[in-house]
Amino acid sequence: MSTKPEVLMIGAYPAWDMEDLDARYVVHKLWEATDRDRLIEEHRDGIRAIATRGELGASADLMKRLPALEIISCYGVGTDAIDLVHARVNGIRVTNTPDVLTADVADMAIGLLLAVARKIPQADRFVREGRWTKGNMPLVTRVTGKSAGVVGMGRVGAAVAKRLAAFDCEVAYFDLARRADLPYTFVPDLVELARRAEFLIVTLAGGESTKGIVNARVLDALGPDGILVNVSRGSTVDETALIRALEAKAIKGAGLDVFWNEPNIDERLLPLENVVVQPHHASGTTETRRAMGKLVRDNLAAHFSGSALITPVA
Ligand code: 8YV
Repeated sequence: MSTKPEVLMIGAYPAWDMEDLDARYVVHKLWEATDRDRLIEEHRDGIRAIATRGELGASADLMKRLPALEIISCYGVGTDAIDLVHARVNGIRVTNTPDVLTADVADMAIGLLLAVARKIPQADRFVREGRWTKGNMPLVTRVTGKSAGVVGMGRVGAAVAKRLAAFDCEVAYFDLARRADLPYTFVPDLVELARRAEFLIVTLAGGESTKGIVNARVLDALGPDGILVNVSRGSTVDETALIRALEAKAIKGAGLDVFWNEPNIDERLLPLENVVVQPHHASGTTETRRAMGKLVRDNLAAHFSGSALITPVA
C-alpha cells in the first residue's frame, strides 16, 4: 500500500504541477471521473488534502464527506467558493496564492480598460476586415487623466490604483475603511464613487458581503460616459442590471474577466459591441501560474512535513 498522502483535485493544473503532484501524492482527479460521487465515496477515508482552484472552491458538503481531510490548498487568491467557516470549525487548514498574481490581475484591469475605451478589439477587426482602406476608424475615448474609481482597495486594488496614477488618472476608491497608507481619495459610498468616476474598476473579494454590490444604482451613477471593468468575481456585479445598462447604452462599456456563470456566460453579452470579454484569465500568464502552482505545492508539502504553512488563509 502506498504511504503517499491522498489528495483530491477538483480541477486540473498545468502539466508542470500535475507531474510534481502525481510524484508526491496519490492524486484523485475529480474532473476526470465519470462518476464523481463514487470516486469520493471510494476514497473518503484516505483523502487528507483537497487541491482546488479559486473559481471551483470546496463546499461544506464536500468537506463533510471527507472525514480525514486536513487541508485545502487553493490555486487562486479568492477563497469565496470555499466554505471557510466550515473549514475553521472543523480544523481544516486552508491556503491560497496571494501576492504572486497581483500584478497580472492589475495589468489585465488596465488592459481591459484600454481595450474598451480605445476600442482595441474593434480597431483590430477594422484593419483585418479591410475597412481602413475605405476610411478612418471612428474616434474613441481617452484614458489618461480621467477620474477613476477602484472598488475594493486590497492588494489588487492598490496595484490597479498605482497603474491608474501612472496614467495621470485621479484615483478614488470604495472599501469598508480608509487605507491611511495610500494617497488616493476614500469614498465610503459606492454610488457616490460611481458618480465621480468615469472608470469603475472592481477588484473586491467575492462572497456574500459583496454579492451584487455593483447594482443598477451604481451603474446609473456611472452613467453614459462611464466604463466598468471587473477582474474580481462575477458575483460582485448584478449581471442582469449590467446587461440592461449595456444594451441601453446607459454606460459606455464594460471590460469583463469574470461572470455569473463561467464558462457558459450569458449569451446576451456576446453581440454587444461595447463589451470586451476575457475567459477569467487575469492571472493566466505562464509566469504567474508557475508561481501559483508552486505555492499550492509548497503549502501542501509544508503541511505534510509539519512545517509552517506559507500562505495560510486567516
Ligand atoms: C484564477 C482566481 O483564475 O485568484 C483567483 O481567485 O480566480 C484566479 O487567479 C483561478 O483560481 C485559476 O483557476
